Amino acid sequence: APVGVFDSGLGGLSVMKAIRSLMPNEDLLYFADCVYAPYGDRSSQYIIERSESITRELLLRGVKALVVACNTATATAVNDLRAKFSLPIIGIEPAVKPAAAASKTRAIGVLATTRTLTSERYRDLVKRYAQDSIKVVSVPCPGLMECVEAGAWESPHTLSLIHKYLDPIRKANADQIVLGCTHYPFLTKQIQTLAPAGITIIDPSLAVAKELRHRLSLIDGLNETDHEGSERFLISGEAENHRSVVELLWNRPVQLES
Ligand code: DGN
Repeated sequence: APVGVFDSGLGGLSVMKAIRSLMPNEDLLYFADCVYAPYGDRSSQYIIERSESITRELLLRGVKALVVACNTATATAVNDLRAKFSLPIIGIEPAVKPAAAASKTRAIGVLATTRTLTSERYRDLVKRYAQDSIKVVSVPCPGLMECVEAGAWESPHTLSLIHKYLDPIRKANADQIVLGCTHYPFLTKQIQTLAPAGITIIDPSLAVAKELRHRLSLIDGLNETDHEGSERFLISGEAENHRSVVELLWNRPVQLES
């Protein structure tokens, strides 16, 4: 049985790459909710409904576990999904904990969508570190996910957005940047170039992949044969419109289904 992975768009492919690198034998089924993306500025109710209907769709296709490869959907919907469905569900959230632990300047930056940063789940997370007198600079980044999906990683517009969003992080003298949206790892090089020298960029995808492996082992669900894992890509709307970007992000030719 495959592992289901979903995002409101194609950013979750950064998480799927980490899963693939850790688990070469698993079949992976990616669902990109491109028609309804971005989730970043949608209402909670809307994101919950989309997440539930995608989970149902993936269950019909026999998935044994689900990875919510979207910080926005995790922050908003993962509790509802866990209450409604009984398969293992792994979410992703801004890696504030490892960033705080590694920070020498006691200041960290978090780049994410507005919806993630205003969620109760995120605010609770940040409160815990405020008590340890760690300054968490949360920067909503509207428009950045669209830059990734347009494949325009080096465009002047993309670079100027990144420059602008790094500004408060620079001012706070943060020494860690948390990528709190699964689209942003595709811009790691650009962020690194525009950020102050020596800053550390934290991408939680590998931690998510490890958690998935752990959860699969608990249900005896790991594929330990020498089967070479396959990938399928389901895209809401007209799949072919997204081919070039999926291939850019996944780095090889892909089979798409609408
Ligand atoms: N990739 C999604 C996330 O990690 O939050 C955000 C995409 C979006 O809907 N803006």
